[in-house]
Amino acid sequence: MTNTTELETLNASTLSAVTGETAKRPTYDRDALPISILHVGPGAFFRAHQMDYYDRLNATDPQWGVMAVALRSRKAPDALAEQSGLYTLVTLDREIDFRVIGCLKEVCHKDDAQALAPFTSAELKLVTLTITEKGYCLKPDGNLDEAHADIAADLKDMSAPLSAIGWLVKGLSARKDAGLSGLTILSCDNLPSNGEKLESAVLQFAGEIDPALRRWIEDEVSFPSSMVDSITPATDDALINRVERECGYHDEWPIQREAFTSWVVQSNVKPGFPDIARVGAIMTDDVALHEKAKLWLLNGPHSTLAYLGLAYGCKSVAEGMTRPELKSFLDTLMRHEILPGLTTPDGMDLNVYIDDLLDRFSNPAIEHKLSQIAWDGSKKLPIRLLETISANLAAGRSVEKLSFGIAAWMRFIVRMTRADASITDPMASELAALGAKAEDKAETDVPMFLAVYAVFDKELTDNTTFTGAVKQAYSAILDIEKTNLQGGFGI
Ligand code: CS2
Repeated sequence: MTNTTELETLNASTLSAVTGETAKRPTYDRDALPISILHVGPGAFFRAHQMDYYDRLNATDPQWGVMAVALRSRKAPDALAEQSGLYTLVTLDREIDFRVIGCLKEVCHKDDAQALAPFTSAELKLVTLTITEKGYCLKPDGNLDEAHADIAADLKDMSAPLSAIGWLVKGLSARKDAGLSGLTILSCDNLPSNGEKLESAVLQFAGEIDPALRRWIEDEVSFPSSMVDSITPATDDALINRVERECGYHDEWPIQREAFTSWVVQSNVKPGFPDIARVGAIMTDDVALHEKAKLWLLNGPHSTLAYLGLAYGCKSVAEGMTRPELKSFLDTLMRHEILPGLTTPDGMDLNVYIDDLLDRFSNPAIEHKLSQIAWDGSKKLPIRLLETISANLAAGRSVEKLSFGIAAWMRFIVRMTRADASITDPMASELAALGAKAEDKAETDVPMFLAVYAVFDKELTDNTTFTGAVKQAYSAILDIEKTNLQGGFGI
């Protein structure tokens, strides 16, 4: 057994030597690829999802080199720079597959000199983003929040933008000044109408600093919406060790995901957009139906299982699905409370989609931590559960099971606060303050959380059917905690 200290690290000079039979190598000449795609937010999902499509497309159409730009931490740029941008995509399902992704040519930080360079190159055809829901700096109504600290600072000083929106506008301004044509900017985040929301935010920001730039963006840049899907747990030591054991080299930042992947993109892309349909993406005009079905049927139950599963003492999605009461709860939630509010996208059968989702959630090869899915609830719940709840209330449909996701999130905040654990959420301090005041009584705790109007709109919190359902669920979850946590925090 080779010990870690002797293992070569994956990089351009060791690539041909280190990857033996186990890990597939790129079949194209990566050095010859132009940087035609710029990505903002080189997190796990981007490297597991979009990069898989680009890597497979390069096998027959080798013109898609990618540069990724980190907005916050330098951890990804530093780790991947050491590996010449190379990393291992590990697909964990009924089959296990190891593949070295070769078309990530450069990873840098937004403040690095070269970060904006692709904007002034005619080779750049596409900009994509995975910056999570909170990265768009939107208000609950979906418009740009100009009071957001990063946006306010960028509107004052564009020398080193803090926000993704400010950074994009700076890049587009340089492209316009270079006399180059427009391009496509594609959001790949779990936001309904993500393209429209991104376009609106960019135009609003640009209009504040340079109306002529705003007009150029309106004329030259396309912002299609897209739906993205592949369950991608965060990288952990177990994965790093697995790559060393099974592939025989060290990879500081491999990526793991399920076999299933889906990418549905609105057709209004600019000329030069990569032909990702050739490798399984769907180009369509009714992306909104696919987006809504995925957000409501996958992400809503995912967040519900995260918070409710933690109250049962579970740690992962797959473990939660081994609990018959949780699996049955999710099945009923999806088929009886969520499905009725959806329009079926062309070519889909939503009951089969639900069967597939429950199967995907049960994948024993994936250790998808509930505590990871529990991040950023104040941003996720409005688009994953509250929209569904409002639609059901308006249509006279039940919200009994949907309300469990809301109540379980409240209980999660209370337990995290009592455990003195750090809450990953843009509203962490406000939520922790509420968690500290909780009395473990539905009658007082629920109204206290529902008064967070950055999450719950007033019309909803005035609806006694909804507030009653959340209180009932909250009391039920108190009992679930007593039975399953034995005094532990379940976080
Ligand atoms: C998950 C999503 O962490 C989360 O919030 O619900 O990342 C989910 O795994 C993806 O949307 C699946 O496509």
